[in-house]
Amino acid sequence: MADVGLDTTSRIMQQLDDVIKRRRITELDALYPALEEVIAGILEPSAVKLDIDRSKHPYVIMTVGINGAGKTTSIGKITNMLTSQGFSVLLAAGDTFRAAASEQLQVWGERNGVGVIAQAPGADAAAVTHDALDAAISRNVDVLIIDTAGRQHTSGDLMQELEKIHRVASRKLEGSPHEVLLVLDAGIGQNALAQLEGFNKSVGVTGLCLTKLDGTAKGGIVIAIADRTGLPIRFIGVGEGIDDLQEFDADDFVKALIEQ
Ligand SMILES: Nc1nc2c(ncn2[C@@H]2O[C@H](COP(=O)(O)OP(=O)(O)O)[C@@H](O)[C@H]2O)c(=O)[nH]1
Ligand SMILES: [Mg+2]
Repeated sequence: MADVGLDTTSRIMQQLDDVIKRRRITELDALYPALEEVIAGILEPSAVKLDIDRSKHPYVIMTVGINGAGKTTSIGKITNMLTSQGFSVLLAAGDTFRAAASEQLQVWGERNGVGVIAQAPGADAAAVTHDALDAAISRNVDVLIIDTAGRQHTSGDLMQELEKIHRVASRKLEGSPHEVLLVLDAGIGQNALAQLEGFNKSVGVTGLCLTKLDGTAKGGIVIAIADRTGLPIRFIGVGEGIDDLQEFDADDFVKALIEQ
């Protein structure tokens, strides 16, 4: 019911079966904790928090993902989390495709009291990235977060644009972007895995932000993603507000899922 998918469900059932036999579980009451334990075991390797390396200055986070996944909103929430931890943050409006996209990021910038580097709509996103890195270096900020466009991940031009942004960043600041954060709408279920593959191939995803885990009973995709990719799940989005972001915790997540 949680849309875990066939492969991962089979793995969970098999491991649960082993536990049942090993511990000679006969009571239903003992089964649920065993199930939680099995699922937590799958999630644990992916419960790796984003650790901002202060020796990398600025620490550059590039967000990617399809339109509507929640990139811009998540950037707003992550900025809030980072500034409250004492990091200075600068944002780059790399979604130059629509004017509204840049305006939306500006609103999040104002809400957080941080700067936003933007150019006119239709500008080259890589040029915005270049400007933003210059600004981040000269203003000596701790973290630069780059927003990007998200038209269909199947269209080659988006991937080319993202690759270019990635290239420009690494040329400007060696080793950057330090984090390529793929933002995925958890509500889309198994399709998330296909999206991940596309972005990973182009820009090498290093971490995940899984959004909209509030409105959905399908959080099982999180288990499938952990099982299939082992990628770090940095954050989960649980609403549209600035505080509706959590660092991913395997045990908490399993409890919330099972108790639904
Ligand atoms: N319920 C809920 N809505 C979210 C969450 N994250 C983003 N959204 C909403 O999803 C929509 C698209 O978000 P946006 O950040 O513009 O996506 P982008 O196109 O990837 O930049 C907006 O209406 C957001 O408020 C979340 O965690 N929960
Ligand atoms: Mg956006």
